[in-house]
This record gives sequence, C-alpha cells and structure tokens, in this order.
Amino acid sequence: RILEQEMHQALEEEEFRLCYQPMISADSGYICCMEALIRWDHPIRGEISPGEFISIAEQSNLIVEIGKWTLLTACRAAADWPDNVCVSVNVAATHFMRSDIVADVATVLESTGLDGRRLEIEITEGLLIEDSEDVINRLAALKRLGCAIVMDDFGTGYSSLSYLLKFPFDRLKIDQSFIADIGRGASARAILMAIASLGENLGIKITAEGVETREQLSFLQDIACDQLQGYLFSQPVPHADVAPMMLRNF
Ligand code: G
Ligand code: G
Ligand code: MN
Ligand code: NA
Repeated sequence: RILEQEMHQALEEEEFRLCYQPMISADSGYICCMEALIRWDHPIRGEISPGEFISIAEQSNLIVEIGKWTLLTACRAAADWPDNVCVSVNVAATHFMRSDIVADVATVLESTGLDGRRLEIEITEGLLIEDSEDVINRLAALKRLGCAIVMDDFGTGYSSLSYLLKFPFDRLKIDQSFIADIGRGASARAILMAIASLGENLGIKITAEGVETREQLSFLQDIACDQLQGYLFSQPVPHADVAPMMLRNF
C-alpha cells in the first residue's frame, strides 16, 4: 500500500516525472497539444502509475502539492516548444476545490513566462457536481488567463448534457471506451456522430482519445472530429523525446 509519507518524500527527492502524449490536429496531421501525464519512479517498487497513487494523494493536501508541481513542470517544458503547440494538464477535482487554482495557474504562468493560451486544463465530471456557481467563477477566471477548459473522459459518469450549457468548455475529450467500440457495432458510432455534431453546433472542439486502429481513425475523420490522440500516433513519451517529435506529420 502506498503511503502519504512516501509521496511527500517523492516530491522532495524528485521521483515524479512527466510523460507527454501528443494530440494531433485532424486537419493538418501536426501536433497541436501535448498532454502531460505523471509517472512515479519509486526507488524500490519501480514505476507506479497515476491510477495507483492519485486517488491516495486526493485523500490529503498532497494532491495540491503534486498538482502544482505538475503545472509548473508542464508549463516550463511547453515554454521551450514551438508556440503553436499547447500543453494540457489533468487537474484533479480535489485540487481544484481545495486550492486557489486560479492563483496556482497564474503563478506558474508568470514564473515560466508561458502564454496562458498555451495551457489547457483537463477536468473530469466529478468536479461539476460540486457547488456550481463557485466552479463556474473559477473556470471563468482561468479562461481570462487564456487557458482552455477541457472536459476529460466525456460520456462516462453522469455526463449530463446540461453541463455543456452551464460550464464554459472549449473542448470535450470523448472517453476512449467509445473509440474502442467503433468497430463493435453501430451504437458507439451513432453516439460519436451525435457528439461530433453537438460539438459543431455548440462551437466546442472534440478530441477523440485512445485511437488505436486505422479503422477508428477513418471513422473519426468521416465525422470531422477535430483532434486525435492514441497509440496509433504515439504512446506517452519521456520529456527528452518530445522535441524530435514536434515537427512530425502524422
Ligand atoms: O497515463 P495513465 O494512463 O497511466 O493515466 C491514468 C490516469 O491518471 C488517467 O485518468 C489520467 O488522467 C490520470 N493522470 C495522469 N497524469 C495525471 C496528473 O498529472 N494529475 C492528475 N490529477 N491525474 C493524472
Ligand atoms: O483519463 P485520461 O484521458 O487523462 O487518461 C489518459 C490515459 O490513457 C493515459 O494514461 C494514457 O496512457 C492512456 N492512453 C492513451 N492513449 C491510449 C490508447 O490509444 N489506448 C489505451 N488503451 N490507452 C491510452
Ligand atoms: Mn486527460
Ligand atoms: Na480521458
């Protein structure tokens, strides 16, 4: 079992690192954004995935410390990339609510010099069931800093369509389970088509995540999905591998 104490130490000893996975513009085939994904190189247990430790970090203020570290590290990296490439960071609902997230982001933008328009904040639906007026105000303040607001794992959880009216999303990332089902019957394809046209009519960009096959890619191109992410293009890669990937056309 992972202990809180070990995570404090991991922050101090710099055992966390970020990997980056590209999102590809469906129109151009070029990278438009890199998603930062945290990894923990534990000195004894080896690599531990965020699926194993984020939920534990969320039980205390550690999630805020880890979240600030992730924002800083991702923005510092992005400041060295071509300025048409954004970085997206997953922000836990618990970090968002327990910290002054707007101040956290503003501080990081200032210290790294990154233009706020190059930072995208990925949140999950869990956040949206919190007191909504407060959440809406914070999201609006993040947008004033230039940041795009992305709803991650769209279509899972409660996914009330009313969220789309209530919260100012710039982008929806369709959960990878829908992409995996593209070849498995007409229902997933019908849902994806509906989400794509919803996005088009609401002026919200759509990203498909978990794209693994040519067949999935071809369907997503047919429905004019805006951005694509998945193993078909690239796995998450270490920081050192990002620069050589930047100019690639996928
Ligand atoms: O990269 P991987 O598939 O192992 O990620 C597993 C889960 O952990 C995903 O849901 C992803 O959103 C989440 N995750 C990855 N990196 C971060 C991070 O830096 N902060 C938070 N809060 N979640 C992350
Ligand atoms: O919840 P979130 O979307 O942030 O999670 C991203 C996770 O999905 C990352 O841990 C990443 O490793 C994983 N992932 C990214 N692309 C693919 C893919 O094509 N297939 C599968 N199975 N997982 C993927
Ligand atoms: Mn994500
Ligand atoms: Na996701």
